[in-house]
Amino acid sequence: MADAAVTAKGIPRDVDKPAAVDLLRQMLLIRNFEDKAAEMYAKGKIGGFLHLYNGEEAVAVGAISVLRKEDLVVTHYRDHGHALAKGSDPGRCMAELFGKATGLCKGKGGSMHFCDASVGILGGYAIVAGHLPLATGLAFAFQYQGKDNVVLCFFGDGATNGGDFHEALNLSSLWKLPVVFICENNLYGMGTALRKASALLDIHKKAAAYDMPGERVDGMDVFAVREATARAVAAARAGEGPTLLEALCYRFRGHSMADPVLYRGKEEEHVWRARDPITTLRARLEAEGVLSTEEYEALEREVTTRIEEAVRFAEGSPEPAPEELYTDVYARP
Ligand SMILES: Cc1ncc(C[n+]2csc(CCOP(=O)(O)OP(=O)(O)O)c2C)c(N)n1
Repeated sequence: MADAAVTAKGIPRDVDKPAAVDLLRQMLLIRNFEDKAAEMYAKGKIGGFLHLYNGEEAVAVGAISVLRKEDLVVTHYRDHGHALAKGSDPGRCMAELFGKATGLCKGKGGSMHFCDASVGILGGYAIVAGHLPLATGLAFAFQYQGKDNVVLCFFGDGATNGGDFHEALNLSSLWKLPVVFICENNLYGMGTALRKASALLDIHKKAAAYDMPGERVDGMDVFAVREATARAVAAARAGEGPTLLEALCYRFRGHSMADPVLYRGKEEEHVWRARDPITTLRARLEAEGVLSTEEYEALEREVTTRIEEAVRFAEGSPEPAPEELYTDVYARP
């Protein structure tokens, strides 16, 4: 982040105090949601796969904080954080994990397929890199309709070796589409280290092949992500085309709940945990006098209560009716 954009207190000039605290609130909400989901999975209340977002909260929250309501987000299967940051209701998110009729997708999508058109989350997708062409198509629709809205597309480092990644970047650059590609580089694709899967480790440099700007940003710093995304979004709105952002981050848990994490060392985890995006933002706000310890504790209580309510809502909700099996399978054109 350029020094000129930072106040003496270390909080960017365009972020006022309530907005800074709100970024922390959202990150705490996501962390709490994920921890509670892990607990519910262990109790057998959630079935199927569960990919958690712990450690990566600054990416979703920082990037989505610069969007308008009408802008769209398309993401991969690690999607709870993006949905919550875009404004999905935690209760409906939890109900989706529980497979209940009140869930975002009436309980039919589960963890990997959150979709909430009411807030502009047009899907979590399970096929690695498969959603990048969808984001490109949605950006084309905005351009075709003459709207100045943008699409943010999130994916992992593993996706950047898939053919869909290259096709989407090529076409969106050629047609100057309003899409921002955000790679959450957490150094691993499932259990495979990036260095074993990608010839180029500097993922943002893959943008050069398609003549688009590419930038690496500290994905553990919510302000850094926010600032870089704001620039990319402004360029996209102005008709200048796409950007590839690479947010360097780390997932604190395994790839999914089924992963015993045997492929990486504890020392590496300790180094990244010391950079926890929530504790570092809290420390930063406290040091700047923006947040007191009491205020932080109140924030934690508020978020915990909200997640407890979300679980109560999910538990108390009905199962989908058997006849629902055939609804929403096909859409009318
Ligand atoms: C086309 C395709 N190939 C393989 C898989 C199996 N798979 C699921 S997740 C994953 C790893 C992807 O890693 P990355 O894109 O870095 O995302 P992360 O899980 O690190 O967030 C793989 C290989 C898949 N879902 N789709």
